[in-house]
Amino acid sequence: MEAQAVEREGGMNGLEKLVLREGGWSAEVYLYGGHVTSWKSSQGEELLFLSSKALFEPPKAIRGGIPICFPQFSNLGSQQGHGFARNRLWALDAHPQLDPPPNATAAFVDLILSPSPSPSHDDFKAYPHSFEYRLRVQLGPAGLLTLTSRVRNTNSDGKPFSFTFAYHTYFSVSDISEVRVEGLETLDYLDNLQDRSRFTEQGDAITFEGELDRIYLEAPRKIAILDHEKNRTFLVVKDGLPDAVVWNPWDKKAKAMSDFGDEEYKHMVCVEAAAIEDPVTLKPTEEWTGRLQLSLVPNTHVGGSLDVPNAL
Ligand code: TA6
Repeated sequence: MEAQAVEREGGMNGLEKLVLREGGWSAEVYLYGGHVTSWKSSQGEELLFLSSKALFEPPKAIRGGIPICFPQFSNLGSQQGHGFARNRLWALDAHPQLDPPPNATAAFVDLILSPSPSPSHDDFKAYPHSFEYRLRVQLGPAGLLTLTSRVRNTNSDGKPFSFTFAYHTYFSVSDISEVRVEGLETLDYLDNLQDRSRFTEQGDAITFEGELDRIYLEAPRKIAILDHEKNRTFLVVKDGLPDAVVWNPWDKKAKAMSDFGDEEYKHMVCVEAAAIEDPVTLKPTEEWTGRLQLSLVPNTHVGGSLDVPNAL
């Protein structure tokens, strides 16, 4: 029997997931966290990093894939690190108020995160606002993976609210020391390893020789992640998300994370489309859209640099 474009299945630890299939590609998204945990090529190769020690146990966020950081991107401050959206159960959205994808060849699922109704709930205490957060995950032709977040202010008290946001994407790479991130050169960045002090990127690409944790500001729409050994490039295209976070924990921080293998830092890099420096502010009834598109581009290395057709 032909596999359906979207199937609901039992996932890890009894958590439910949706499996999207299109043109031999597949993607998986858990209702827990609205969390994409897998994006596989038509050759069955996993393109997202998922830690072998990921817990799949609420309230811990799943380590890997594409965690959603909302309503805050930060491990500082009162709210739960990186917000609560990734630690909550989302629901299928029966009324997405969004047209189906234009091309019929796309598998997609619409999810919704409703805030806690009761003021006594911890989330409400941390973020006392009424909102609708709708997420569409779509797998299109040639494996194009699109995440579209729409957040609407539904406060009845006339109050605006602000939030910061990131798609905290973990890419699977063959060897972090052979990875280049292109498109962020000459930008200013906030260095999370130096109290978010501001610097300017001097290199002609970002390469990795140790822990790196930076928020690049006003980043271009397209960012390329080159995996030299696999001779392939991930292309990140972002809309409504002005910033980009680049992170590798390296060895010391890897050992300090219980849900992350000591050596796993060698095989992952986070490049995160985000809105951090200037929080998004919505008046009642206003809606924000933040879109992430991931694709895999065969690349031709010309003398070590990258010539990615139509990428950057
Ligand atoms: O995106 C980089 C970062 O903010 C790092 O500072 C590190 O904390 C990482 O996120 C993981 O955070 P998490 O809360 O998922 O352990």
